[in-house]
Amino acid sequence: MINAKKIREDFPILKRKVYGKPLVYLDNAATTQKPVQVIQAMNDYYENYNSNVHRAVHRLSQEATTAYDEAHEKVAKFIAAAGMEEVIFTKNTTESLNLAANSLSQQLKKGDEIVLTQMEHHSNIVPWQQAAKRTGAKLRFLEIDGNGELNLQQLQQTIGKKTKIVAFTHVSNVLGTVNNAKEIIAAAKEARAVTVLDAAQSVPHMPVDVKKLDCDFMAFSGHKMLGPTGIGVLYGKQELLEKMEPFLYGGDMISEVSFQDAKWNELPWKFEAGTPNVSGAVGLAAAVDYLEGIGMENIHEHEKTLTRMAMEKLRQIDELTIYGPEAARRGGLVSFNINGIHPHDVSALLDAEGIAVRGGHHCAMPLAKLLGITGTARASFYLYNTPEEIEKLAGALETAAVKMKKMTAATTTPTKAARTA
Ligand code: C6P
Repeated sequence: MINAKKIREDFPILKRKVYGKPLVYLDNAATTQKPVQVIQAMNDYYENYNSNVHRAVHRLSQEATTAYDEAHEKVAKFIAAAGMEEVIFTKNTTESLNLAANSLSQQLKKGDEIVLTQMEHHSNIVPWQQAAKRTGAKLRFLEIDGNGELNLQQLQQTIGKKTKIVAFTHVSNVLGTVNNAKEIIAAAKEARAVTVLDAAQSVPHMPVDVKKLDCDFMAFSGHKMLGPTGIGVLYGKQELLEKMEPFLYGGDMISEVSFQDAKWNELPWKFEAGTPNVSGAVGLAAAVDYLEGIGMENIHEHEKTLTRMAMEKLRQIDELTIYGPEAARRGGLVSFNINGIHPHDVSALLDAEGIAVRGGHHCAMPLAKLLGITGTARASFYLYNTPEEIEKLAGALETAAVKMKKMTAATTTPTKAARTA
């Protein structure tokens, strides 16, 4: 069980007010807040051992190098990777997916197929579109059903001999759907396709074990899991990373250079060109420590409770439509619309109450188009959110829906003068 009230004491920003009202931060799928433990670890790095890594023998560089390498090891353990060789630090999920798409596409040829799903974030569509354009490969999409879940009946007919890559999201950032990653990965393995898991919305919220899933690659962002912005992870199986060509060249990714040629450094540095984000790595390591201290299973349970509660309360509002599956089959987020109000206006109405949610297409335009909407308002939860905050959200939405109903009635009911005319 999580004591969210106690956890909140570690997050300075959660004490602030917005328009004189306590901040209710429900935009955690976009980015999460940072505990003092992460902020202090990064301050400590800059105040005491700021230095470049893997380059100098002086004391500061040794300390920074140890911290940077240990951050890789910590992340490897967190996701159950075999070792730090399998953990590449990038800028974010987007860069991790671009790295995978760029390097993997070097083995693609005309007629090969890349299978994605209809619920992907732009970051897991566009890099593959570009790879397909470069190589002549074709994109195919696993479809979603009326509940916002993937239609896994289609696995056999979509993934076949021509499939070379299957890239899909673990948890949808719009619908909240938790996909059956094991089943999709197993189908891809049968077809000998490489699997790439977009775990931007799963690794921060639930235990994720790459060995149990047996995925080949997995991408996620530090800033969505209490860490700083500017640091992300690409996990890859060592034997596959060994065979892959780098994406960026120069700096730490090199072991030997002549005027005409170069040899690559060992893993994971082969994929980390230039001076890396050392403070980001230090912050991410502190975030992993923090999350492990609370327990990923506990965080998952807490979010499930909040999601169940939010869905029960929001369902009672007549004018409100919720997208995606039932609470038991989703992660800690709820997307919705109030009839007649643009999602940006819903967000603005909530903002006036100090409640931060996101409104829009959430960087999943093809999915919004498929659903026949411009976007949704989305409330997304984390370990520091409380049942009281869900009450506030539901209360504010109820007020907004009632106001809207009155406004619609006023514009559609004829005035007395009009009635007597
Ligand atoms: N989704 C959201 O509000 P970056 O921006 O690189 O850290 O993460 C990209 C990304 C990739 N996949 C999924 C499933 C995601 O949800 C995100 C980020 C944020 O939904 C910002 S658009």
